Amino acid sequence: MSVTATDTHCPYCALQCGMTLTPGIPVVKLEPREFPVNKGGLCAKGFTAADLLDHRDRLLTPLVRKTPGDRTSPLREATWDEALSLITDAIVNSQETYGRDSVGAFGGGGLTNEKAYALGKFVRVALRSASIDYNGRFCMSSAATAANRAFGVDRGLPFPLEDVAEARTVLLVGANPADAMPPSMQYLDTGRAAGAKHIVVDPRRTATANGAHLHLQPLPGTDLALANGMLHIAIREGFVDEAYIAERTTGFEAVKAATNAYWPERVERMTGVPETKIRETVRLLATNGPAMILTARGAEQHSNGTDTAQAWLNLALALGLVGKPYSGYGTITGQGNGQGGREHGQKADQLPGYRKLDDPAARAHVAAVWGIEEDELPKPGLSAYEMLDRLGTDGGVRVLMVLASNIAVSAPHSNRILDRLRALDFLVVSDIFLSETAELADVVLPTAQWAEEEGTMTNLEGRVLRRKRALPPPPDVRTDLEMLTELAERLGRGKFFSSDPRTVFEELRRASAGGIADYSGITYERIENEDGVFWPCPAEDHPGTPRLFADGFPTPSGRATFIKVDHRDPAEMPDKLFPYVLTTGRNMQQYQSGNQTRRVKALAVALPEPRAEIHPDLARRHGIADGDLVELRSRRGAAVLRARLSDGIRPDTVFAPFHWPGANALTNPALDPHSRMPAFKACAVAISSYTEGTE
Ligand SMILES: Nc1nc2c(c(=O)[nH]1)N[C@H]1C(S)=C(S)[C@@H](COP(=O)(O)OP(=O)(O)OC[C@H]3O[C@@H](n4cnc5c(=O)[nH]c(N)nc54)[C@H](O)[C@@H]3O)O[C@H]1N2
Ligand SMILES: Nc1nc2c(c(=O)[nH]1)N[C@H]1C(S)=C(S)[C@@H](COP(=O)(O)OP(=O)(O)OC[C@H]3O[C@@H](n4cnc5c(=O)[nH]c(N)nc54)[C@H](O)[C@@H]3O)O[C@H]1N2
Ligand code: SF4
Ligand SMILES: [Mo]
Repeated sequence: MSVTATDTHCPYCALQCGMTLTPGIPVVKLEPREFPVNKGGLCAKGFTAADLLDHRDRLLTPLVRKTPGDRTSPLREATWDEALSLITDAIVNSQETYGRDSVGAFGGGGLTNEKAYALGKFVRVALRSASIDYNGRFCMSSAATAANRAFGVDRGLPFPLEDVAEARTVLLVGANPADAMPPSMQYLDTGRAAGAKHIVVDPRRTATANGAHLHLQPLPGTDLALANGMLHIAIREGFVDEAYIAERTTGFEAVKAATNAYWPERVERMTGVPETKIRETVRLLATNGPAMILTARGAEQHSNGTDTAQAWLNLALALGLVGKPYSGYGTITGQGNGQGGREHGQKADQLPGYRKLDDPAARAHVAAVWGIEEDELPKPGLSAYEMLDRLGTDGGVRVLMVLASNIAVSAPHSNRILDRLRALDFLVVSDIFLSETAELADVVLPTAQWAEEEGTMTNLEGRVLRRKRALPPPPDVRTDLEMLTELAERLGRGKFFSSDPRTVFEELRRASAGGIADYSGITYERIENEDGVFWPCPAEDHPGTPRLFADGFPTPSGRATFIKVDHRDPAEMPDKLFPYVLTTGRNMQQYQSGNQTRRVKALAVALPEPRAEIHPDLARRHGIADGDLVELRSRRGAAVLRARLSDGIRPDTVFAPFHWPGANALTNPALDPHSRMPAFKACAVAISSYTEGTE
């Protein structure tokens, strides 16, 4: 085995920390690397990522059912030829009987740009189906929708992370980077050391909130009222930037009128946040600049998540923050390629370059790059939960391919999702390990891991970077690009596909040219030489765009748009039967559905099981002590977790991580009307102490 050190990036979150891998015997050595984002830092997940390369649970051959068609029969090893033949037959049969859209795919924001692009193209060109969406719908889609409405573009952070260190005031709404992206805290810490004021809005006193100047602790799902309340105060106190509003925006008058109803006492009643803290936050944002407002999933994963993100964005615009140095609004994207994954066409309504599938000009452009007729392109399909909710039904998807998502654990209302997955005629899952979703599949395909293939990722800043291959995959393991190309071949559409990442990237560059997310000037060499290139980058001699909006917004008028938004209660409110609010999210040591990190020994030791965070007052009322098992029940299901008592959480709220099966048995799939985001962050639950062996 070669012993060359390879500079690459972490397999997990959107920070995409730089690391160096040196293959060796018996183990691959993983070291942090000086990269502009992490500057030598890594979190516990990144440090231990190489443990999974030769993990004993690794899928090393395709698996099929012993009795074909019977998913209760055990999985057995199979050749690629056998597995791909089964898949091809299932696709062809289903499309002949039920139509093209009966075969679909579910993708992930962990896929490289090349793979996300190839998957979107595979569904439209090889399957000619409308049925594709991905897990990013469950992630930052609300903030993305809000940013598109206001700015005409959705790039999570419109500035490099290093700008955060220069801001004098930072408002973090529903974001817990101390746990979700630990190396990013160096920028917040630098700011804090220089006297910057940080305000954290979170129903829990998180590690991020601990070091902040102020912690606002709203009832989950009330952020919109809080943001409108802040704008109300900003208007009354004369803090809004009239000149900026006049020059650079439209629509302020309607928003201004709508905020009349959000007087401070009312907002305090709605949110539970004291008026004094609301006023102090507004004063800091308006007078202690430069200031920025950053949202993450706590604000966004609600049935009104888009309007909530919009409300924070309205506030940033009214204070004149957007497009000025070290200030503005941004959303903290989550998955490794959460940003690139939403730009290249694995979304139901989207074509590469962040183009719209229902836009005739976009269709014509992409069809020409792909070498097909425009009318061969399908129409937009259903969003993630809507597609999953109809699996196996008349008119729904009957043959599903899942790449890079563990929906059996991570989708909302998981009991329903499990039912629907079981109702499929045929399920194919490509993964590294036998996930809870793969356990239900007819065919499981083993795929290469991050360090075993080439590709590009776009991090939370919009910086396109290279994940380089440090070692080859195990002998019978293929990359997703190889798998998709081979399947396309068997479907008679092979000539449209390539399994070579560089070739795919070159095509992606052409397909994205002229689009909002324009990668046409980005090359593998530039990425390497420049420590990543920020899109849009429309030409090879274009420097890329680290900072957006300095001169204007990519809207037809060149101005940003205010949008009037009103508070709505969460789709499900506490009542007599289910008296508390459940919110869900992350722990530092585990990643997402846990299919990777639950297998890393050091992480499993650090955090072996899920803990429900409960306030001591609430625990006492139900006779629960720290470490006891508790049962949480919602209208949709139940979960048993061990209690962690904490006076840092509101007494009316329970927090549960979703890194294990359980939390999503409870969550509410009520969808945001604009982004189709489910209400992961607020549903109604009952709680009781649980004794093992009882029902
Ligand atoms: N360790 C770890 N890191 C990760 C991940 C992981 O799984 N594990 N996943 C990555 C991904 S994909 C993502 S999307 C990011 C997510 O990163 P974050 O959004 O920072 O993480 P979450 O824990 O989902 O939610 C953040 C906070 O929102 C709070 N919250 C809950 N409800 C509300 C509410 O109604 N209003 C407000 N204001 N706050 C609320 C929660 O208490 C929580 O502390 O993390 C990325 N990094
Ligand atoms: N209750 C609740 N639920 C949530 C959330 C929440 O806050 N609360 N957050 C939501 C959010 S923000 C997100 S992003 C989702 C994430 O949830 P999932 O979409 O389930 O994310 P992962 O667990 O990362 O699943 C990725 C899977 O792909 C595999 N994999 C990794 N790399 C590759 C690859 O290159 N190819 C293939 N084929 N497979 C690969 C991994 O082993 C893993 O099984 O969960 C959502 N669900
Ligand atoms: S912060 Fe994210 S990218 Fe960095 S090491 Fe941890 S998981 Fe990996
Ligand atoms: Mo996410």
